[in-house]
Amino acid sequence: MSAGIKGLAPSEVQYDGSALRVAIVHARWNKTVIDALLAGAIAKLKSLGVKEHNIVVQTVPGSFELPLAVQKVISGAQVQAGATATDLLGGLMSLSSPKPGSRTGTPAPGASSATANMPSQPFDAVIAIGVLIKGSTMHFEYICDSVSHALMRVQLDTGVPVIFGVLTALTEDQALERAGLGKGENKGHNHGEDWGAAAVEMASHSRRWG
Ligand code: DLZ
Repeated sequence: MSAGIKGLAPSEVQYDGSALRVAIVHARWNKTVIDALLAGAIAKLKSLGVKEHNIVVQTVPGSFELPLAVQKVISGAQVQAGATATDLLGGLMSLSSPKPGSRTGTPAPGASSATANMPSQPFDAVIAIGVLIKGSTMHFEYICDSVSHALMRVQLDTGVPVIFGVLTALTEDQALERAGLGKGENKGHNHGEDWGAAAVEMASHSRRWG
């Protein structure tokens, strides 16, 4: 089979993520695929020098919730790894006093969690990860359309790069292949790695652009 012409050309510049702070906001729908994408993104961020303690992970229920959560994270909402969207929004109302017993959850593999009372520091980039798989209704089309437009709007409105880590797959197999979990001989490519690289590159540009 021919390799084809599609795909991302490697950058000629080696970007250094060692001074960057990156948030990952991910949905929990279709978790098997999400987990692989998340691991791929984190591994790439770390391989480009981003320090573990500068990678902060926030979860939300589904992809539809991603734009608001990304916007809140950029605007300095308190982030707790593994917290629910409710925790995030609740945290906004009481930044320095997290709800007693609020769930801090388990940090994603290799990522550190933000502690409850840590002062919020700006993020240089945010990766929004979701996996949408087409069902039998129009639900998929509406969510894909609104989420992609809203994430674009957040990055243009805030000036903070938002990496579009949302798979819009017509089948489960398409989603699996794009997370490196393909069932055939070719497991596919984990797009989470590309998103990690895009975050470091765009964050570096953004720092220079001011
Ligand atoms: C409801 C729903 C459906 C059917 N499918 C997906 C999906 O494939 N991927 C995803 O991330 N989320 C899905 N959701 C949930 C919505 O994104 C959202 O969480 C709910 O509609 C609540 O707003």
